Amino acid sequence: MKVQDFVSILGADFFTGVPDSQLKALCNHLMRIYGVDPKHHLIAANEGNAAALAAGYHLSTGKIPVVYMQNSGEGNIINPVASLLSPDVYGIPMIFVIGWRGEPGVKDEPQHVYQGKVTLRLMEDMDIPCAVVSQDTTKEALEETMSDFRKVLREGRDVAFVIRKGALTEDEAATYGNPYTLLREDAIREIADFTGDDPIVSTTGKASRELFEIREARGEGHGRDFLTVGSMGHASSIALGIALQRPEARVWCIDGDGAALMHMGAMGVIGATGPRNLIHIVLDNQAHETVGGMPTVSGKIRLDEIAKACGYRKVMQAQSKEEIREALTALRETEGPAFLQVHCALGARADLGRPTTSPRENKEAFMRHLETL
Ligand SMILES: Cc1ncc(C[n+]2csc(CCOP(=O)(O)OP(=O)(O)O)c2C)c(N)n1
Repeated sequence: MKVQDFVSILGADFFTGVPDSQLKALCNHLMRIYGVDPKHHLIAANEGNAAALAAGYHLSTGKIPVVYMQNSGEGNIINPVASLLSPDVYGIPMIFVIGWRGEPGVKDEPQHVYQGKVTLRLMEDMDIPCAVVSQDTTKEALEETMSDFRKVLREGRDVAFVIRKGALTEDEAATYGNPYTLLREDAIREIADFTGDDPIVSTTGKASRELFEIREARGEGHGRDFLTVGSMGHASSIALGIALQRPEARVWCIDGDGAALMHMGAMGVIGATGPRNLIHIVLDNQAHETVGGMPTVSGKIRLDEIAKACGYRKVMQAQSKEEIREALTALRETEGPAFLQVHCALGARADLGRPTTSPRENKEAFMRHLETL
């Protein structure tokens, strides 16, 4: 179905969410017609925030907002759904649009398999009526579902459309950019040159895939790296947990701006806890590049100042390979927690692969590696 038809059948004028590659047609469409516009379309830090933002929209307009997300975002909405939106609490209606990664029977990456299996079940558990949209769903069928859903929404309940792979199509792709030129993969290569045997916790998305391929190309094995393939936004907390138990090891976190923003409270806990052996690097391309390049707010705020205010002892910035080398030389010598913001361009290699080892193998190799330090 054309994304324009889908959006017009929803009949909403406020959209918020976190981008998803399977919802690329929807995200690109919203960016084309609204851009980021406080009245009509905001990209939220996480899906729970999006649900709360949409609740505020409903409270002030009485209208029905749309919240879009990858199914991995279901975890982040459970709390606001259960304790804010539920008809047993405030009864705030909204339409969820959920990209269905890991649908049973469709091959997908390990981090999507379990989430894919429980996607409909979670909505059922939350008493949210759900309709699955497939490639062959017609406009007429969707209109009919939407008219049933309107009755549910009038009762102050939520509804959801779960979107199968390829179900929404777009005529025109959107393009995204920023002023920077350093490729994320080149930045990671510089970091991997520097970190020796130190453990690295890397973030969800292409950054971890690039780190995996760099190690593979160098024949270095994968034991040094914990690739946080799911659980977006939590890499820095995993790194903190390791750093605190292994004060003799220098622990690196390679984060993304979207991920760092998603659970930014983690930076406060890192700063306040003050592990001297933790270096937190944010590869900041001002975008959710992995899922299509839709913007984050990092271009409009100062992540470096936030890190300083949170209590990181040393905060630096870089936007070239030389600056990364200088910064890492300095940071290695200073007491942590340290923070490095690396300004990167958008884009990645078209032939970038996926980890060929399983997350369980990764965990075991990583734990074995930690024991050798
Ligand atoms: C909770 C959750 N929401 C959404 C996603 C989908 N997702 C995977 S990677 C990614 C973008 C990450 O952006 P950023 O951290 O800035 O890294 P970049 O892709 O730009 O390198 C998103 C939204 C996810 N994995 N988990």
